[in-house]
Amino acid sequence: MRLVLLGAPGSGKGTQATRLKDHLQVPHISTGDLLRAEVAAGSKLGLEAKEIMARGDLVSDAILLGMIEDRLSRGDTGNGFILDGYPRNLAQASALDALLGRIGQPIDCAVQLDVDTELLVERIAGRAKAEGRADDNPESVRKRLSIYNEQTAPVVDFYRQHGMLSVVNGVGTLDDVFTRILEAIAPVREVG
Ligand code: B4P
Repeated sequence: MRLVLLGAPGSGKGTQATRLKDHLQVPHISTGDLLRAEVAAGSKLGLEAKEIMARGDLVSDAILLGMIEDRLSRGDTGNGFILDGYPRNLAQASALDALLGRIGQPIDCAVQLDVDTELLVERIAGRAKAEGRADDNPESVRKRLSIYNEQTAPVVDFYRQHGMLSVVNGVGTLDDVFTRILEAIAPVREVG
């Protein structure tokens, strides 16, 4: 199963992807986690990405495509993967489409987690207190939400137009949301 998880910051992508990877037995590829690992390692890429992420802006498409290409070449994605946080704009969606076409591993299904903005802000404020992530401050959160609406919402339409999109209500307990995602992807799993 090759799955793309879409949703605004705080919609629960990372949270649900962690559960899905165990259930589906495929790797969870989070571009946010990959970037944070580069920042923590103090690599050249990490140094470049650090300020951009803290501001809530998107890191360059070229860097992200390189990261994804590299991650998909590790040899553990034969049974599929869960992409979390990528693609985040139309240029990334087209680049991903071309890359996966080239390696013969097209996306099976895209799931959008749907959550009201007010609740997103509340959840991220909760995480800010618990984890102190550099980009969970109010100013960056506003920026991330507006980038989502301007640049990532068209990606949702991209997958809708390709007949691959399922919209899932992301409000409720972690178990509720997880069950809804499994229901949404069940028809695709049966075909695969
Ligand atoms: P990400 O790491 O993707 O951060 P995110 O959008 O905030 O989502 P995340 O997965 O962490 O949070 P979740 O919704 O699970 O990106 C961070 C930054 O990296 C970006 O701003 C950008 O700078 C850069 N970046 C990443 N990918 C990029 C790309 N493709 N191109 C360019 N730049 C890129 O959870 C949020 C909170 O909600 C958690 O505290 C969780 O516990 C809580 N929660 C989840 N589900 C809940 C539920 N059902 N009920 C209550 N709380 C819930």
